[in-house]
Amino acid sequence: MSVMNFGDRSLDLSLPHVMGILNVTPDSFSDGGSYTSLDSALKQTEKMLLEGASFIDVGGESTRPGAAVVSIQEELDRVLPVVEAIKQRFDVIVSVDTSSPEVISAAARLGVGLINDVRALERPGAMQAAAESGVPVCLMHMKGNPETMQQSVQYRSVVDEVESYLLARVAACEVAGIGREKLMLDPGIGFGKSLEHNLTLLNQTAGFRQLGFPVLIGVSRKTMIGDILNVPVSERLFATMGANASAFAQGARIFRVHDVKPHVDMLELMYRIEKER
Ligand code: 7PJ
Repeated sequence: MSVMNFGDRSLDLSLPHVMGILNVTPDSFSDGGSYTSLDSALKQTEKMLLEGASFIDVGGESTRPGAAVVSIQEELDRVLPVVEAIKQRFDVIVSVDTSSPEVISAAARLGVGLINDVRALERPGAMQAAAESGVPVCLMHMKGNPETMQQSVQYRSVVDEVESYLLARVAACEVAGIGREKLMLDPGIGFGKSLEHNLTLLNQTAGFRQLGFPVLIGVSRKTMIGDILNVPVSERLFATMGANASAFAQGARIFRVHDVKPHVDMLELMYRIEKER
């Protein structure tokens, strides 16, 4: 059993876990603006919980390619009321998808169980805020920034670069006082990567897992699927599940998705079959 603590909850990470996406951005690409009001955010949270999500990932900054930059105040205003309302009503691990030290500190005070940072605590002050909060962190790899990251991406070896970047961030976390037991890693599918880079990273998930940290994968409805199948965001569920099934078979255990129920069912079967080995 490999247990990881997330504040007042702990999870057995030998089992698969689903992280349900709750966007509170007006411009999020796949469910843009649907959950901006508190009431619909809570309804969506309850639905994802009943469907078996272990985490609810609340994000107030759209990081899709080309997205507009959000002010700190705007992000605080979007995220904190939702986090607070979820914590009051539901017994679930709330994760907050943020890079801002102000949001990290305030969300920690509200009892979030995970900081999910697509910038791996690189923003000035973020590392210190996370260390002081004591909250576990998901470190994700991104090349460039959301405004420019898809313009032209080149790697000598994408796998080596992603792995050494994340290990360097792990080392920086340890120096700041965030122990290894508080970290999970994510290769950052779609963040400054071509289709080939994304496929290579997904193909090499088993090696990535060998770094010794829990692996989170976020591939739900992403552009790489559209690139392969030429289908709109609304028709990417089956392919998302294929990518996540492959990642599970290679040792990933946390899956950040829009569609909770299909993944909970798929992962339950994958797990039960794997356990028989
Ligand atoms: C990811 C994320 C991801 C983690 C987003 C989208 C873009 N956090 N936040 N991993 N993606 N950890 O959902 O398409 O892949 S926002």
